[in-house]
Amino acid sequence: MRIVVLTGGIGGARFLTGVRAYAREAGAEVTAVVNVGDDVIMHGLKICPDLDSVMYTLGGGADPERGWGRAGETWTVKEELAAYGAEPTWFGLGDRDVATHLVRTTMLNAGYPLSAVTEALCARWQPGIRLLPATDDRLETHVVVSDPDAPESRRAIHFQEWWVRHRGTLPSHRFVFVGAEAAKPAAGVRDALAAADVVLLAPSNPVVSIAPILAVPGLRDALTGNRASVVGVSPIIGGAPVRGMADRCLAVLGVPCTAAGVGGLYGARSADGLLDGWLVDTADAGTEVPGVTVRAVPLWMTDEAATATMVRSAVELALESRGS
Ligand code: FO1
Repeated sequence: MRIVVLTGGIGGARFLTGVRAYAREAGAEVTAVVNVGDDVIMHGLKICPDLDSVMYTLGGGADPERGWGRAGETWTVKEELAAYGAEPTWFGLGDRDVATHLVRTTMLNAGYPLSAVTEALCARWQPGIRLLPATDDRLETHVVVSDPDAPESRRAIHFQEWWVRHRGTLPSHRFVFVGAEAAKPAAGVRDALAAADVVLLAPSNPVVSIAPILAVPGLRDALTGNRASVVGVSPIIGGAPVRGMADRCLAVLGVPCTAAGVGGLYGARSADGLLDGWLVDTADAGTEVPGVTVRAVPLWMTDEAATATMVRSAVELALESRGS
């Protein structure tokens, strides 16, 4: 069996540990298509937070508390940059982490596409599944915000500035995926989707992790046009995000922060949406999404075994949903 997972963020990285455990048991092959909308250039270095969260988490090198960056991190580079007054001081690059960004930036400057760079970095981390950026092209999530003292004002800021510097608190109007129209799926993405038996949407932020992936022209069609069943896993349990700030992001879109709200946002495949199945937590049993088979199972990713069990449920739902 071939499984493709669309993923981003720290919740998405945790989910993949369960996918990998399930796949080892089931003899399945896994490809993760990872969000690049969070990517940013800071201090001349290309930072890919979601690719790195996945790579470090699966490679055993992630900081378990922060969820991003490296375990056992030190911050000398950050302090030295701050001593020069080099902005942005609100974004911290750890010393160990910097090595990843240096290798990536050097390879990109030498002309390698991000997908090839990711493969090279993964040679060290051995994540056990194939990691592909959604696109090799530039795609960045920006947020149109107002100055709190000038409600009529509008400016677009990079997602990282919105998220890390302002903690998503600025009056926010919309998300823009800069570069998306001209972006193409990265090398390998179309083929992975064409060969997939099951596609899973990780319990990632639907607005800033999954939507930028789907904004790559051709990728959404490759997803819905193939034979694979698509099952999403709700990132919302009992009306609150499992992790992160999905509530703030959903509010910008006017979508309720509920399992039904996010399921409805993705929509039924039969109604030009994505989903065949939608997995929600037992706290949300009874959730209905028109045209979609909804099933309730425990969704808290307390450890790898619990996460693998939930992945098994997602795969079973996928296989049943399209009668394969
Ligand atoms: N998150 C923070 O809250 N503060 C930071 O200074 C910060 C730095 C950072 C550096 C590299 C990296 O890969 C991730 C980093 N993150 C930081 C996490 C990141 O902003 C977000 O959690 C993700 O983009 C959301 O998926």
